[in-house]
Amino acid sequence: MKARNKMRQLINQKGKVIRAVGAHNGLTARLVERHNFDAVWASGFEISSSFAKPDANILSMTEFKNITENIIESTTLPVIADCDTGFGNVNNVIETVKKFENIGVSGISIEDKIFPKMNSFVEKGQSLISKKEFEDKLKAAKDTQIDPDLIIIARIESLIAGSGMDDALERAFAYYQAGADMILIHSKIHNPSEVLQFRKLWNYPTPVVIVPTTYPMFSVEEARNNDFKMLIYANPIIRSSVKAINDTLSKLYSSDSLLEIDDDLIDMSYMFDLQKVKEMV
Ligand code: SPV
Ligand code: MG
Repeated sequence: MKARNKMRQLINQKGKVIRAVGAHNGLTARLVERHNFDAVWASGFEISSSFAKPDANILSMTEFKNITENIIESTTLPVIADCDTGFGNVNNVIETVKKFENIGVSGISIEDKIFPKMNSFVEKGQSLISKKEFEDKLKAAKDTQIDPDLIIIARIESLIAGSGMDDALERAFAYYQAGADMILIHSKIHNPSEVLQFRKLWNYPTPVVIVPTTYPMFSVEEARNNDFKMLIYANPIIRSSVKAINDTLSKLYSSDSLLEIDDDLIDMSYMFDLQKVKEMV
């Protein structure tokens, strides 16, 4: 089954909570699939971090697209592209949807912050564009897509920018009317109360996505019971990698030989398997 059909099927499956994990290249996307998750989130934060850059539109749309292409060719899972604000205004959104649909993404997420954006957990730089301007971006995205199975996720940053719950709900309604396939409500507080409140007040059919980075205690069971459709585990891969790399490098530096870190390393045979060396002629 095509990844895009799979994504639609997962969304339509009653009681299913889709678990997506952030990846930043083909290798990490392949690992997400090996561990049986439902989808890959081509994370702006992970990809930017892997280039040692801030998650603030420092990398270009083309750089994100090229990485996302490598992610897609490395997994059969549906890939959701984190397209930030759509890399500019409505014209950039149109170009973004054309290009990312063409490389085979199953979903495109765009958020209602100003371009250039700043990662949601950084205090500064959290300004929103107007509701009307973002509605126009969503309408343009929906008009541009060719495959009806491609999903457009409207990400609301009202709670991140301090604009409040009423603003979040008003925007959600406007984005639903503009044709968004899913609503992502983002929150940066250290418990799930905001997203739970939003979910209770959201009475329209558009399914809701959350990113529980700052409220990691939020379980799949709670997501199911509260009718959230998708959990995005946005950055555990890059953060666990950095931790492992730091541990390895500091141990190696104070060691006399590679032997002292040997047990910490994955076997070369595992790496060859990940690279699919066996499939070579
Ligand atoms: C990302 O992974 O790039 C995200 C999630 O958009 S967050 O870092 O929470 O903004
Ligand atoms: Mg992002």
